[in-house]
Amino acid sequence: MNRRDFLKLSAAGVATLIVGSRIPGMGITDAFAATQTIDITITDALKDMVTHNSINTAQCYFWIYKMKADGVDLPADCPGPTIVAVNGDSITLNIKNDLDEPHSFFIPGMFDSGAINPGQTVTKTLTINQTGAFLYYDNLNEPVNRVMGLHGALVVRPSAAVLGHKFTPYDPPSTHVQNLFDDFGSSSHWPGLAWEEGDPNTSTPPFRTYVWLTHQASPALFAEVGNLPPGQIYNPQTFMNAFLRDPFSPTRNNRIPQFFTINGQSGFFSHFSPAITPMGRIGEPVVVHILNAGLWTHSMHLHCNHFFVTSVNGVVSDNPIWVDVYNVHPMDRVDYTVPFMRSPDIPNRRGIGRPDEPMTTINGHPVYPPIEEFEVYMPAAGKSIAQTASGANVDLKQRMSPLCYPMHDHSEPSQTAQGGNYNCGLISGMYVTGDRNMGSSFMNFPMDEDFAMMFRNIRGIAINPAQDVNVSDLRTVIPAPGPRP
Ligand SMILES: [Cu+2]
Repeated sequence: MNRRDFLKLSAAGVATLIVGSRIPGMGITDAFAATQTIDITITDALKDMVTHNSINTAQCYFWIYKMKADGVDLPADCPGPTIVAVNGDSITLNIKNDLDEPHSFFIPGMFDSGAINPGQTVTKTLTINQTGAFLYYDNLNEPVNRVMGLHGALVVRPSAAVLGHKFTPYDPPSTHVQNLFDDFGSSSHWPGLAWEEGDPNTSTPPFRTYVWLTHQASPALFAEVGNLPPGQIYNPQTFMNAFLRDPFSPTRNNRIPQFFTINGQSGFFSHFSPAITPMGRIGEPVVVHILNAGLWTHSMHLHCNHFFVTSVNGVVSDNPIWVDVYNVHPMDRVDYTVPFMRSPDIPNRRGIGRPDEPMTTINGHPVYPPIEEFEVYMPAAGKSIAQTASGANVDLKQRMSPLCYPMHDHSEPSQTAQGGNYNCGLISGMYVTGDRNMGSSFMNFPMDEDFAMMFRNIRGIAINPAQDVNVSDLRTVIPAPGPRP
């Protein structure tokens, strides 16, 4: 690398930056606020990509947007912080280019810094004029600068709901999307909370919103770009050919992506990130904004719930289809509204989404919640033990239920990177922590410690401090396997 003092990152997780102060939190305790300025530095970083296995450890070189909110440093990562704002907000951006070729900060239809030369700073006001979710990115030398890491998410909420109606993520919503959000929390088939409603008894924030910003990282190709002499521009066609069409290599001696990421994380670490995997009780709908900053098509498939596709590329759906998988092409912006209904495979005499006429088990209680499965483990207790770096034993048993339902990519090459490696693949999930009909305790299904850890992270709650496990400890839990056959 020709740059000597780049940042060293260790996948801390994407920070949330809230413009102004009118928004309740997104359920994340470590959000930052900016009321006057956002200082953005375009710079580079070397990031430790996280996986379980030592054989997969890799550092990847990125170009990143590093930000300060009213002078306070935000944790740096690729992608940049998720900026959350209300429609009509405006804020001053000071954008400095610390790299040695021109770069930009661009939001289609909303903001264009123009080319910022090396060492130059551009100051401009960002005025937010549309609702929904957007990519901010560097649109120069497309797609090289964006794919090298210069991208992030902007989420804009309406400043008010339509008169006489509940909030949706959009202004204006379509008739049917408005109907759906009006029905949440008030119709017999969507009992529970409206999207805009929180519930302190279940530790549930209002406006439950998640961002799945997808990307793909190629340490070999990104290093090549970083190693160019100052002033030289990497040819975009060469970049795309290497990224998309280098031949497969069992020794990974090629330039296709080795990591398929959501918000900069993959595998275990995207699955167990409280900012990525929605956790809630039945009847607490969430909105997931999916943005694809990379060059691969993803096809995000969710278990447990079908979801409503409520917006595609800025167009609010006239007829929000109800599906379990949907394509997300490069640069696509797709919103999944996940109702957090009971899993459709739960037997009910009146069918999916109908008022309950539950069936009973042979023990005579309703099939839901699945009480018997709460105490069944796979593998059985004591059958799979791993050790932490300090030598403590960790039992890897996992409850049959409640389980974290997976979200994985039906575009097969990218759920497992480089031919079979799930830990570098694109996965998330949804986790049901209880049932709204089961009393007021904030969580009434039993919970394994890894999920308890997520709850602690997202809501600042210690479930069982003795059992709380730190993500960085878990990194060393699973020993590297032997050589592959
Ligand atoms: Cu599946």
